[in-house]
Amino acid sequence: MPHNKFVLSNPKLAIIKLPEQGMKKHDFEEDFKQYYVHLLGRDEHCRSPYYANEALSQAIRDRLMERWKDTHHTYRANDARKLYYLSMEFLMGRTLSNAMLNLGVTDTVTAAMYDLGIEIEELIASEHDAGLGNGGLGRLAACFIDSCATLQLPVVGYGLRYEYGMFTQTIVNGEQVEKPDHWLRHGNVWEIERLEYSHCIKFGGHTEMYTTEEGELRKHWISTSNVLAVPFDTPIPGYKNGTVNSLRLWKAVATEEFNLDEFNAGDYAEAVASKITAENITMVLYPNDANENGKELRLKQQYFLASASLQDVIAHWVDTHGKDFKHFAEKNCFQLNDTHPSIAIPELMRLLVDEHHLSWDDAWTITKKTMAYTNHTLLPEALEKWSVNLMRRLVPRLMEIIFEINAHFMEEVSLHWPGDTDRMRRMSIIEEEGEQRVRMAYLALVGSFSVNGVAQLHSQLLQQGLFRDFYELWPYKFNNKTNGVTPRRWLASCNPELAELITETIGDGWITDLSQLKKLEPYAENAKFRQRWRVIKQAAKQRLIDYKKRKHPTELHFDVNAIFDVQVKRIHEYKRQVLNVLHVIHLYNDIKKRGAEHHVARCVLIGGKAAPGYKIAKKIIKLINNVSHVINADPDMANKLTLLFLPDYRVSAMEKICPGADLSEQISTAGKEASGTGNMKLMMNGAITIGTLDGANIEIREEAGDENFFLFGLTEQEIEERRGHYDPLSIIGQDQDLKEVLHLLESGHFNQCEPGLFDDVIASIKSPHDPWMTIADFRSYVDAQARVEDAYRDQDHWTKMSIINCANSGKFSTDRTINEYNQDIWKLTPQHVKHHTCK
Ligand code: MIF
Repeated sequence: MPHNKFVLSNPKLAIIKLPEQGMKKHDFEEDFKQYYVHLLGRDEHCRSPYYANEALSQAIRDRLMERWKDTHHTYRANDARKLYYLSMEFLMGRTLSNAMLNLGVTDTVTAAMYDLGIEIEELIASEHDAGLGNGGLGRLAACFIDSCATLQLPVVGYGLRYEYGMFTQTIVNGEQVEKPDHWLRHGNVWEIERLEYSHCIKFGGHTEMYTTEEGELRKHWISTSNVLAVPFDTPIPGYKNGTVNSLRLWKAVATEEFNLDEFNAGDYAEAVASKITAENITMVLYPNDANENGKELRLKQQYFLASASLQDVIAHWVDTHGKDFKHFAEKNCFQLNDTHPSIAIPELMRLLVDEHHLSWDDAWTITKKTMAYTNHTLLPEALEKWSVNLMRRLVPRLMEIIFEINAHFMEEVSLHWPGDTDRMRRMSIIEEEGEQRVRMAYLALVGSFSVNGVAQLHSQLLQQGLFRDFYELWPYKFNNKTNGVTPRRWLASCNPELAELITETIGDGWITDLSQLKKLEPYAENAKFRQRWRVIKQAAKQRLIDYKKRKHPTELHFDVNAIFDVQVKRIHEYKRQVLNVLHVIHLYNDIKKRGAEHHVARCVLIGGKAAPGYKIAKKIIKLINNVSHVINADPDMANKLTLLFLPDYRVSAMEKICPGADLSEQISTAGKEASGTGNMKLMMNGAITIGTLDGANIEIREEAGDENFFLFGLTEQEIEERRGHYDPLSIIGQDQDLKEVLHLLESGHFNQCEPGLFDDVIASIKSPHDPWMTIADFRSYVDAQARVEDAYRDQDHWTKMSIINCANSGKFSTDRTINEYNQDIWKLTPQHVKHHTCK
């Protein structure tokens, strides 16, 4: 423990004995006042909801604290097997409303605040999102840890405490402009710094052999530059069950010794500069989704996360079980969230062999029994391959270990396929073509006992395509775990009106057992129920409009009777926002030509961030905004067709958006979206999907039924068959609508003062090498959209479809996903935490 100077000499047990915290309205009022007035020094003249938020958050956090400790003690007393979820991203969003919901105090606290003249909504909205993730992958991690706590599983989330989260997106002249997200500027009441659990992380230096006193040969990793990893813990409460798990995020801090040496040498500026270099490691989240940029700092981040987390687990092991690692694998398991933290595999080897003196074979047995790997994408640009030279320089001991792992592995391959050198070349962890590089995904495959994809199709494609050789070698390692979302945040909390109607109709069991939503299905035939459903949806649409207008004032008139057609997700060519825009232009053209009466009124909402370095994606944002500008200014389109770009899409925005969506756009090129999770949130809130047979869409359609899903597009197999002879120009030649849409685009109709602006976007979809085959799916997409309009014309029928979609969304709860992870991979025993005040 590096900070033992903080150890108290003789604390009494009485130090932790406090009166029980009340859960009544009055108790919250009193505590709130205490914090508001005494801690924060505010009074009735303070107009900023921020301080009220802070005072209430303190009061709520107090109530989590005892439960948190009780949870920890329960795990320790029962010597419970634990799972550590290693993730470079945790996209948590806001904490307060979730904490209140899971504590079961939302109504009481709302009333308490009301008595004090405070609107709880305003207070909740003043909380800054914790945006420590890019999109689906990071949000999945956040939903997972909510479900783990609700299922009473001993799980710790390990991640990085980025000083700057996902950038804030502003739109200037239709273009994305990024603003840094300094989310910690005003402090963070939800985190607790735990200096006493800091660890030292090594970088650089070199390795040396040495002989122990017993005459054994070992490796040293020496002359390193060290950085301290300091943990910050956030409580993760389960839903009304007394469990509070931890999310532990590491912050990089310059080590004291490291500074001292430099100070003593008298070089003050050098010392400060190196301090900054060290602390840079956790400065910023890389804003690329499904794309690795290969930056040195990113590798440092990955190693920093892996090393700090593993050292933490091992320190706890030694503390509770001593230095014998015989039972380590029975009690500990690591889930690697994508390839990013896979450097944990050689790091665990290093810690066990070099620091704890296990034999290579014993350490490898432990590693292979404790590591499990989730793959989240097939896109080659997202699979990191670190240069051997870079790794040699940054983490030389790790590079040696990787070579050794690979040597053993190559032996295994050659035993299995004698003489098959081509297969050895293909499967080697070290890519030899060009500059030598480490295939991190292969390292993860070799070092893990379980490998899973995130939806049925994706897992199947992993086995048949990307990881085929490995599947042939170890078929038993492979499994599927279809993603989910937490129904607490994504229905109970974000859509209280619908949640209330559901609870009134089928009871509240659905909140922790989402399959119970199925009981709603018969009510689709009940006219009175449909009417109530519809009223709630219309009100949510109105709230969505109000939200949009509050954030970005506009003169536009919105009609809640229009179909709210929503596509919100990262901007990426494979997600095909461009296909959506082509359809909007087609509608615009058709209304211009034939009048509006052939179409139902439609409001198309598109939101999402582009990676700052992804030029075409940024151009797509500009295209959406330009098309929006032309359409929304055209009197012929008034009340018929609106296109809006929603700036700064994030977790808290989705909480406003999904209750108000009618139509969910899931239109990626088949085989490219591993799963998708926005599709699930929208379905849960009664939106109907228009989608391709991609990712979890396939399972959504299976659950909702073919007749409650608008299917279009080529299948994954058809897409692959077309490659090599894809001919978009001939498709355009044969489709008058498409020809006209492209003509409008190419003639500069949407960029009259900016000639040539969209040439690159247009060229990309017209290219026979377009990997996303947007043009190929245009006709079937437009036809599916016509079926959407027909269905929407019959409002009663549409409402039935909406109810049936929600009723069949039970599969997409992360409670189901996590139960599967636990049954097949983790094998944890749920721990009941006794807490005096919990129900
Ligand atoms: C996938 O692209 C997405 O399809 C998936 C990804 O739902 C999600 C969670 O499994 O992971 N870098 C990525 S992979 N970002 C994502 O959203």
